[in-house]
Amino acid sequence: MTDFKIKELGEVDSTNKYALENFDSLEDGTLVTAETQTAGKGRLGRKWVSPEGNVYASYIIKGTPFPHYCASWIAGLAALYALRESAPALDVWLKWPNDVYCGEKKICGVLCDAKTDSKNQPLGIVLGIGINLNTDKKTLDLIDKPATSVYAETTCAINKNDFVKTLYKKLTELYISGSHFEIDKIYHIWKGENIPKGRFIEAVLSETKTITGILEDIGPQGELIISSGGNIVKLYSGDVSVKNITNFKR
Ligand code: BT5
Repeated sequence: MTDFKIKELGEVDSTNKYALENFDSLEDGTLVTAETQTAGKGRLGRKWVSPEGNVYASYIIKGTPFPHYCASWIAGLAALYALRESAPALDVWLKWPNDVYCGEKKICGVLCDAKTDSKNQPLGIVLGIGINLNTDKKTLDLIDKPATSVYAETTCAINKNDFVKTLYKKLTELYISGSHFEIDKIYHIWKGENIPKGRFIEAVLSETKTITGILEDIGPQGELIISSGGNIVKLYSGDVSVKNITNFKR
């Protein structure tokens, strides 16, 4: 029987913020969840829209069982597997660097925050995961980029508590596997679920800098390797869009 280390909160500002602030008292492998967030965080100061009925979760990893950049592979794959198990009809896939998409719309975002001590030494990682389960189309339309939920795709409400348990199991399996020298295996699986090689992509590097090119590969640190105008460019962070996003042959 699984021993679920899940700490359920009501309304919080952000589960990642809560997990970072209470890191010392939370056990390794705990999943902190909330009903709603008043200040859900995305990357680069962006906001995560967090109405009731969805998953807002932060998973605690203590120490440094693997490099920091591997944490988002575990979070993304766990969310992907939980969605596949709970709603098998959905066409879900990973979109570099840290999203889960359903067709052409975002259904889940991942934000990994490092926990450090006063000397900036790593103490662990908080894996933040937001998954749209039951948000209706009207609310999704208010988000500034294409977004969807399980409910919007299937018209079936999904039981959040059951889903959170599934997510917890997937996270724990991947965490254990990653801590036991299987991070290379996880990398290959994560890469296989991601944007396939040969796709034409546009990468936004900053407000003023964009590059376009062909995806040659995704490297061992999760970096995109793009051929662009005769050069090879490696991209470690950023936002990408993909042409002909559907019909990925896996
Ligand atoms: C992310 O950032 O996608 C990371 C989101 C992580 C959220 C979780 S919830 C639990 C934990 N606690 C937190 O405070 N955060 C984590 P990014 O790649 O920067 O994408 C943010 C962008 O996604 C926004 O600027 C919007 O365009 C879009 N967006 C916002 N809310 C959304 C939603 N609910 N569904 C789909 N897209 C959304």
